Order: sequence, then structure tokens, then C-alpha cells
Amino acid sequence: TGEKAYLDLCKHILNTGFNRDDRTNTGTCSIFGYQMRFNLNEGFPLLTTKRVPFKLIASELLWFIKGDTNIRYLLENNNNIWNEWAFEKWIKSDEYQGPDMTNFGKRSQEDDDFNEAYQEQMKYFKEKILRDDDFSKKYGDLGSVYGKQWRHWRTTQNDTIDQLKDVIASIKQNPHSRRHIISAWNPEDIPNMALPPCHTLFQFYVADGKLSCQLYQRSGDVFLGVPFNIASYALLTHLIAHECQLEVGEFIHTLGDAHIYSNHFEQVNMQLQREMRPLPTIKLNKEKASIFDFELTDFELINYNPHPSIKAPIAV
Ligand code: DHF
Ligand code: TMP
Repeated sequence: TGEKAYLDLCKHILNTGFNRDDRTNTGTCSIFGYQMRFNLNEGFPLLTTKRVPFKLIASELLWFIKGDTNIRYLLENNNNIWNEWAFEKWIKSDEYQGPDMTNFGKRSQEDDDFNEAYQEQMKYFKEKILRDDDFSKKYGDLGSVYGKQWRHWRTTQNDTIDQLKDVIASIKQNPHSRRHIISAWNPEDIPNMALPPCHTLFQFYVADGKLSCQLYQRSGDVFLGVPFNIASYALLTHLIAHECQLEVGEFIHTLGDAHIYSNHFEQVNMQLQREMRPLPTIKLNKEKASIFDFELTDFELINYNPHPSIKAPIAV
């Protein structure tokens, strides 16, 4: 369990995975089907073998919980993790007049001159999202991604369903229900998303006064995305347990295609050589009853003393 489960996954992929091409043309080593368990009473599962930026995880989660899908909120919180997927929509639009940015993710890693031009366009894009309301509405929105499906799932009757609110109510009213499920996978809406949801479906379970959560993730970038996803769902479980006056149980992470990108092999091997340290703990502001009232300042991460961060390029 715990961080060891994550390091075991990395080793397992490197030892047994298939080398496969992928959508981003980066190449991956990949396996299909894997499960990790994190007992949330043994500490908060934020990796210690590299620094993982908790603030970015917390602000992304609050953005989902608000039902927001526009990167403006993330940028206001100095969170740049979703920029590339909004930027892509902008450079593909008729309004974009700058230098050719086709395939910017790969080209920016291989060509210094191109990277300089890309950084400049990205800086302009970010400033415009922050300052220009119309531009931000048009190009800051990632479409029907997580926040939309969690809080405003559209029905055939032209109503919306608030899955998050409904699940919290059902955990309170009928804790032993086997139907505490939230799905981000909306087949009809997939074409309207910047990226089809990677964390696809999750379920809650109550036993012995403890709340557990299991996530099915269809696709996992094990070096960059998965450490965020583990901490994000652990935090969500703490938040919902807090609101429902339950203790926390386990976070169970089930993965479909679990892959390490070929340009992350070196980083993973470096991380595998490091010793794990004790996990941090998390403290939530007790004055806030509802998860919908939480802000960044209501989380306190205690005793996080990780090894240094390890940089890696993200596949777009
Ligand atoms: N695409 C791919 N290829 N992999 C992903 O993990 C991914 N994740 C997305 C969107 N698209 C994706 C959303 N989540 C980072 C982490 C999570 C994430 C997006 C990006 C990331 O780059 N993490 C860096 C630090 C970033 C920073 O400090 O700004 C890291 O080292 O953990
Ligand atoms: P795909 O849509 O072709 O599967 O590409 C999505 C990539 O993003 C894949 O490498 C998985 C990764 N990813 C995560 O690992 N976690 C996340 O939360 C998100 C949004 C993406």
C-alpha cells in the first residue's frame, strides 16, 4: 500500500510493459489493468520520492467542484497544468494569426527557436485569457470536461444533473447504498471535450464509519498525471468524509492503460533509486461544513518533506 504501491507500478511497467505508439507520437511502455490501494489513515498519499505540487492539485480539485471548465480560474491561481489543451483550440481557430504552432508540444522540445516563439505565443494567450472576458469565454473553456459532467450533466430532457451533490446526499441518507457513483464519461459529449476524461468513473463505499473511494482511470500517464490523480482523489475523499461526518477509509486506484512515456524513462529510474520518506498528513478547516464552501486556504498539508522535484515534458 501507499507510495510503495506506486513505485511497484512503475517497476512493473518497466519490467513487463509493451512498447507502443500512442496518439501523441511520443511512444510509451504500457500495461493494461492494475490496482493500487492507499489506506488514508496511514498518511496523505502525496509522493515523497519527488516533490508533487499540492497547491496545483488542490486548486484543480476546487475548480472541478465549482463545476468550472474555464482555465481562467486556474491561471488566477498560478496553475498552468491545463494550458496546452486550451491553447490548442486557439491556434487551430481562424482568429489565430501568429506563427504556425502545429504540433507545438513536440516541436517545443526539439527546436530552441520554435520553443522561443511558442513561449511568446503562450504568454500572450495566458494574458488574454486573464484580461479579456470575451476571449476567455471562447478560448479558455475546455468544453464538457470534469466540472461540467460532475455538476451539470445534461439530460435528454434539457435538465442538468448535479452528480456530486446527489452522491453526497445519498452517502448521508443511505450510506450502505451500492450506487454512490459519479461518471465523467458521457459518450454523447466526448466530441465536445478538449481531452476525453482520463479519470472516468468513481464510486464511494461506507463501512465501519469510514468512507472509501475507488476510481477507474482509463488512461494514466504514470510519471506526470498519476501522482496528481492519487492525491486529488484522496483529497476529495477527505472532503466528502468531512462533510458527511465520516472517517476516511481507503482510496483504491484502478487503471486501464497505465503507461510511462519514453521521454520519462530516465526520470522514473532516478525516482526509483530514492528512499521513501514518511507521508504528510492533511488538515481541513473544521469551520467549513460543506465541501462547496472550501477554498485553497482551508487545506493544511503537514510534514511534507519530499525529495526534490523531477522535471519532465508533457505529451500533448
Ligand atoms: N496529458 C498527458 N500526456 N499527461 C498528463 O498527465 C496529463 N494531465 C493533464 C492533462 N493532459 C495530460 C492534467 N493534469 C501536470 C500534471 C497533471 C496534469 C497536467 C500537467 C504536470 O505537468 N505536472 C508537473 C508540474 C507542473 C507545474 O509545476 O506547473 C510535475 O512535475 O508534476
Ligand atoms: P489519451 O486521451 O490519448 O489517453 O491521452 C491522455 C493522456 O493524459 C494520457 O497519457 C493519460 C494522461 N492523463 C493522466 O494520466 N491523468 C489525467 O488526469 C489526465 C487529464 C490525463
